[in-house]
Amino acid sequence: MNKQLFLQNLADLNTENKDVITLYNEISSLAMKCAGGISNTANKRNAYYLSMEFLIGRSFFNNLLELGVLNETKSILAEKGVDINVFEEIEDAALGNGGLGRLAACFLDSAAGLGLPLHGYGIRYKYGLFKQALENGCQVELPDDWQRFGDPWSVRREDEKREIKFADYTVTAVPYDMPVFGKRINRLRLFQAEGSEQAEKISEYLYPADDTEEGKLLRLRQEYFFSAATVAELLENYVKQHGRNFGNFPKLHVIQLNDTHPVIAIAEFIRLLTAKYRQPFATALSLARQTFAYTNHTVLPEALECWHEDYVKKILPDIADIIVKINIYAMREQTAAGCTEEEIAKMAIYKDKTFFMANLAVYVAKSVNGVAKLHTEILKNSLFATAHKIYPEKLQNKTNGITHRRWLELCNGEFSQLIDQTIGDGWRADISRLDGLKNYTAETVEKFIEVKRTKKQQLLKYIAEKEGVVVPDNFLVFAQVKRLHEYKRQLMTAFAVLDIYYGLKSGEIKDFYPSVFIFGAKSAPAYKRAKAIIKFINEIAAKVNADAQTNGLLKVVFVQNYNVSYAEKIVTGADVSLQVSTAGLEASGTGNMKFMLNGAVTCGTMDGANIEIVEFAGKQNNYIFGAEVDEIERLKREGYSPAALLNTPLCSRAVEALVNGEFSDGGTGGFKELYESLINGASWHAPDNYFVLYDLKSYFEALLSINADYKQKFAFAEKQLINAASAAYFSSDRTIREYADDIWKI
Ligand code: 26Q
Repeated sequence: MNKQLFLQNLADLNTENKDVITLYNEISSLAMKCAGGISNTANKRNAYYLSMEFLIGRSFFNNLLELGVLNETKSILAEKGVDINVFEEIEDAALGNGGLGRLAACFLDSAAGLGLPLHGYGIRYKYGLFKQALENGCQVELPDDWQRFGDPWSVRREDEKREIKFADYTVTAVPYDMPVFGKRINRLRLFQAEGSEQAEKISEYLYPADDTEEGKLLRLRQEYFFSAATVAELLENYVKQHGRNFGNFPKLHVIQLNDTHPVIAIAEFIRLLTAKYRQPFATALSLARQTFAYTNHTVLPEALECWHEDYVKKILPDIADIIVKINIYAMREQTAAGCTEEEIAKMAIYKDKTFFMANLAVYVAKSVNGVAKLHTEILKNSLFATAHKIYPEKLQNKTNGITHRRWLELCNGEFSQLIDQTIGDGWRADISRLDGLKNYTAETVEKFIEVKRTKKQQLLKYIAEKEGVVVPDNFLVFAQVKRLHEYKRQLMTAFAVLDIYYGLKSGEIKDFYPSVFIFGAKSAPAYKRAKAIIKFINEIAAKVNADAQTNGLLKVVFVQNYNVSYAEKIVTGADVSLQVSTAGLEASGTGNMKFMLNGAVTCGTMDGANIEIVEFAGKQNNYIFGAEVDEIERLKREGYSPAALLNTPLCSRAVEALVNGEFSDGGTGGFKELYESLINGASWHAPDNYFVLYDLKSYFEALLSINADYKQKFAFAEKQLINAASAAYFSSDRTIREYADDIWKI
């Protein structure tokens, strides 16, 4: 970065009579001009991260921070009478929907910060994840037209566009490059589909509805579109420099597949090597097996991608042939290794006219990783158990992490300064030094209490403005923010809150410390149950907040349009992080780490990275409850029926509230359907298949014990501070070093 040039130009910039969007574009473009180009990495080993999602959030503040000019920019603008916070009006680029996409963004940040050559490849969606509004307590989806602010951080690379062919039509993939700033400047390359109206559809929406054939084909086209554009580019560049001796390709490239969505890249890689570059199939397959690595992010059966062959044959016939052929090689190899028919069937890449993308990834990838210790164990023992037996060297763990630059330095300047004062600022460059904070003094704790209060005030002020719910800033703040899904059990929190409310009203709960429960979540547009849960929480919120008898003690707020920028506020202002998934189902969680880093205690189950969080911060400093994986497994094996639980006051009061007329689902039948799913199950699942009622009592008790403990302000703040001081391990700098050392060898 030419800092001098940037600051001089900024000082000379005429800001008068310019609107926020114009200023945003001018300052961003200036930073781009002064930042310098993408770091050169030709002839060195590089890693490529293929992902359907990059949830980067707002770039402006983060990029100025990474470029080391955020504070000066703030002062220079202030002198001109411009408050830098006006740029908060510029919204996020939400090119992702949840954990997997945000992880990709954190990884890019860390790699650049560590000076490692890692490049992101994905899709430049015209519309990102929908904007959520609540109407009458129900989710309404609005298009996210993020480009209306301009896109000053991207450079269109017309000269590097290429054609991507489907059986029925051809589209042009035009790259847009976004620099990722750090010790070096890496590249995030997002492809836009152009050429015709049909073509443009491919990069129009993130996760288009796939309940029709047309929708399914569109999703397949999206996956192939960016995977094929990436692979073609890497091979073409290689051939330009090294000719057609591909032996060195795997030495110079490693391609990390972010879940199954880009796994089709493997088949395209083989297709190009065989059809275009005239390599034998076996050679091409062998090169693929040295080049690709795969990360699994979920064990939920419905999220494991498989494609009926008809779809693939229809638009990508050559790819279908190649996957069939890979399957033959796999079966041959597995037979030679002595596998039984049953074992081979479990690892099938092609069976019953269906392509199993996770099995394709596991067979070809040289490395397969889970994203937290428990999750990797589940991959080894259940999901990929057979493959693990045959290919024991493939499976490994890489516990997720978050970038402490966005998730502490940027979103919590107050706490960052306190840390500087306490242990010096070395932690900013080397996060492992955060450990030093464990030697805190009473004075540090007092100062931390002040910081927490400030951040809480900021959060509650923002919520009052945005959501119209006023919460006094002495309240204890619980937060559950994440995608809405049954397995994440927002419904269980809703039930627990209702039980607290009833307990307060009846006088059964005494000496309750005033508390607020903050929810934030988007539901997939077609996910009816998740939408019913949103409505249910909002019904509870309306009732509880309006009850003068209790609303000095209990409030509930469901924030609209939860996204990266909202998260930056919530994780800093919260006291308690709710991470209550059914044990075994949350692969890792990364929100849990953001809260921890900002000094919130975790109230959670022994699931995903929660387990490692309490390993580092101490069980005594967190609130763990509920059934563990073994118990859930046993219940599933032996058969679990919630019938008996329904007679307990906690469960019956909460569950009955779904159907006794106390709350209205607006005539959709959604509450009755939720009720049925708990009591009787459905054609596709057993009653209460996420064990909401099973864990409700211990959850309720955990919440009350937190409430009681919070009255000891100092002791509680100590727990919070210890959590923050123990969070270094959960920096994505650590995760990326592990990927770089163990998988990428960069
Ligand atoms: C699958 C089939 C068809 C259409 C869509 C999908 C699909 C889309 C998105 C399947 C999965 C996803 C996203 C998964 C995800 O975000 N997983 C989260 O990944 C985080 C990063 O590793 C973990 O921390 C979370 O625990 C995990 O839920």
